[in-house]
Amino acid sequence: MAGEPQPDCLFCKIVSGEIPATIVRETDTTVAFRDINPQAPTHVLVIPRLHYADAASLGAAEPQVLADVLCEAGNVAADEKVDQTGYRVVFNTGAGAGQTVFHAHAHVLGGRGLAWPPG
Ligand code: D5M
Repeated sequence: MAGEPQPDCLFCKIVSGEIPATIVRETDTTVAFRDINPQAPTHVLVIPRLHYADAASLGAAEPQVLADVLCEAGNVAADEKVDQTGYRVVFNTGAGAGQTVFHAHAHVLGGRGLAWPPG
């Protein structure tokens, strides 16, 4: 069924606790944890507990949960004190855009200058 945990999904395993992660925030609908390969001093991933492959499919099925993910991205930025200096929220969508884990996730990046356009 849509949204249910997938046995081969890395981020579903982080949600269930089967794989450890450095969790910084949790809500009923989301988990936020530090990226294992940080690209900035602050690099946190915010994921829905529900399994959807990307942000668009999450938003189509569960718009409130996508809103929760975005709200938590802002809360992470405030916790990390990058909200004053500026930060970026990114949903890589599709392999061509660099998505490697097909469980929707927002990258929250900050703590250094962030160039535009991104690579
Ligand atoms: O982003 C997927 C991100 O997931 C990438 O930046 C590495 C991160 N990652 C992969 N495995 C882990 C674990 N185990 N803990 C924390 N972070 C992890 P994408 O946009 O799909 O390329």
